[in-house]
Amino acid sequence: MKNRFTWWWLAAWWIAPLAGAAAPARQPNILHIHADDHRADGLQALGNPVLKTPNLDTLVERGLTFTRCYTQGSMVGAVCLPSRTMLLTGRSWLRLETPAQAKASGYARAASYLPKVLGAAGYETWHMGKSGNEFGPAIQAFHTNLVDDARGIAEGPDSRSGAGRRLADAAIDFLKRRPADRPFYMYLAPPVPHDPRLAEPEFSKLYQPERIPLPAAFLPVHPWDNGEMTVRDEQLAPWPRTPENTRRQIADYYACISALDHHLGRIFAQLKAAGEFERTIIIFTGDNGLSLGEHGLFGKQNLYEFGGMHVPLVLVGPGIPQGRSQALVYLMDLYPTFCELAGAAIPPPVEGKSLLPVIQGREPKVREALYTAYRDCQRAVRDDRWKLIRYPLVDKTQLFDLTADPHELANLAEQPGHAATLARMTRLLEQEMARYGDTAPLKTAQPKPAEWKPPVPGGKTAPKAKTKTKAKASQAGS
Ligand SMILES: [Ca+2]
Repeated sequence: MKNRFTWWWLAAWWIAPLAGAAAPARQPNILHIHADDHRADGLQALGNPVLKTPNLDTLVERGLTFTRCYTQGSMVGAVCLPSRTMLLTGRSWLRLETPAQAKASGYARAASYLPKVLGAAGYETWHMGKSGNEFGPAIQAFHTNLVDDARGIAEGPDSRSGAGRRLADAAIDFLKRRPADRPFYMYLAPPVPHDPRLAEPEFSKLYQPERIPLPAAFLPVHPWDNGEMTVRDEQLAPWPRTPENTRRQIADYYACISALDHHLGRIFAQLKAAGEFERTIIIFTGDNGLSLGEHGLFGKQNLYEFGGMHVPLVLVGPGIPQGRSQALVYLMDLYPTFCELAGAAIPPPVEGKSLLPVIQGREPKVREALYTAYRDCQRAVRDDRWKLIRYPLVDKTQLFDLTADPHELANLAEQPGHAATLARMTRLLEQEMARYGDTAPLKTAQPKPAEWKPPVPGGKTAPKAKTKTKAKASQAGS
């Protein structure tokens, strides 16, 4: 475990505002940028030389990057939904309430929703993002809740092309008008770079598809049925996947990221103009990852490292050291981290772990292993070196040595000499599942055939038309 920190404490007032402690003399502002489907490698400064992200790169250069941050799991194709709910409630994916359950309980847990807790600690809470795929009761707990997405505002061929600009305009307006006597928690949730990927033309011009490198793990088709082969996101590319289509989609994705980066730069400039930049902790992250041709996949309904659950996480601001951490962390760890930054007590239902011990250099990690899950068809666990992915429905297992094979190209599960590691990682997976109350079986009495053939357009195996309700949820994006 390496944590290379260059310590620069800007103010003694900030040190160690532990849970339950009195609020610091001056609480920092918290600007929390939560992008939609933003991959963990979606910044130039995080090892992607093709991408142009000058503003986000400054965060990496000044702040602390967690290179192993994940959303924990999803019971639906819209991975976004449980991800954002875990973030705002601090609870594991298997212990979340639906809005209907929250209402039926008389909103018994409402006092523990993140905006409520930060509001009670003296923060002005402000949110802007897309409608849907959020946990409504927690979103409604913000002092200000603005909606902006492709369906909300008619503009051009698809209003997502201007989403970053509108978001920045509203955020800048808030920064100019906000109450000056208290800190703010701003939860910015742009609906990009989620598809449809329509950036403003000046950003699309930055990327020529023929110059985009293919992913290291590019495959025309996933080698077996992972349980979610024709979900909405997987239908965004033809089968078999082609290098040309893959490069085109990556170019469009990058253009949306550069557009977002540009508009975030405008917000950072306003923070500086208002004299608040040095008082503000900026967090950049996203709700879930995305495959873009790796392993024959295009969605976030998988557990590969360059896939569905791995997200970027960068923190910068007063009291945050510069460097990189390889600690295994969940997005829901941000909840208690924000509480401690704000000097607020962490409510009992919260299962995330504060990252402050890592940020302050007191501990190198907050957990030994990290588990991820998708519906009943995929389970995974990783430690500092090894990664196990289990597909119970088709009785398939993958074992990867992430140190030697970060792109998960060589499956060692059935290779000689790895039986002990396979057994150890299987036990580890069982332990982590038990920790979070995950009772899904890792073995099936009668597994389905693993072989999978791409659907023939218009043929018997073509994806079935969705029901109206499912289609609506699907189109809402995730
Ligand atoms: Ca998403």
